[in-house]
Amino acid sequence: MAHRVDHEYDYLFKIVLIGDSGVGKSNILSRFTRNEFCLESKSTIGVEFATRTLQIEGKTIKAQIWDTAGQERYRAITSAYYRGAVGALLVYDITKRQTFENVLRWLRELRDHADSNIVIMMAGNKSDLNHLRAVSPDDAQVLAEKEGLSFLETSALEALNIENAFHTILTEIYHIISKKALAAQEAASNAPPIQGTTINVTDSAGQRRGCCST
Ligand SMILES: Nc1nc2c(ncn2[C@@H]2O[C@H](COP(=O)(O)OP(=O)(O)O)[C@@H](O)[C@H]2O)c(=O)[nH]1
Ligand SMILES: [Mg+2]
Repeated sequence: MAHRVDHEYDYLFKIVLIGDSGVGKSNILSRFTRNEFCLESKSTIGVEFATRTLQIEGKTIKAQIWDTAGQERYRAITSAYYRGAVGALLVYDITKRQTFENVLRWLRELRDHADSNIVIMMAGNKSDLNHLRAVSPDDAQVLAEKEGLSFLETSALEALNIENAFHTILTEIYHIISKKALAAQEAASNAPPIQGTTINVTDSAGQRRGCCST
């Protein structure tokens, strides 16, 4: 396979997919990155991550989205999975109450393993199965507000709100990162000039790597 160094983006953001097994994480990922959906569950077959590059407020953002490859069934997600993640899509299944109850467990897991500033979006997936609904949007909204999360109902099957969910997370991350960069710039311009000091405003989230600005 051709090996190409990819510097054609302004920012690289790692986003993790979490939530119980069977809620549709892998299909959300394939819908977003390849516009594909699979009705048969092949939950043990999974990619480590998939990427998609998109434009947010005039910047080229490369989203690197990590999938669990089924480890969540054994509660065996390693801390490496969360390392460097700046966003998380926490998915439950609107037809399975237990997967919604477990959102709190996933939030604890995020608090234990991920960066405290991680942007979290809760997604109630399978909204196409409204006749089987076991979680009301109101219940979910209450939880989201209490926990400070964004919330959307999605359908990987019908490609409903998948774009919106990722777009919302990525925009929020971009706003946080650009505010931080601005604050660092201001601090640098207010500080007395000290010769030979390098002020590094690069964020750990993977701001433009190894490429000069154009
Ligand atoms: N009706 C419906 N089924 C879905 C949707 N998303 C995923 N599924 C199905 O739910 C099952 C589990 O999906 P999968 O992506 O493997 O879930 P994961 O274990 O969280 O990765 C599969 O049979 C999918 O076809 C959806 O939005 N609507
Ligand atoms: Mg999966």
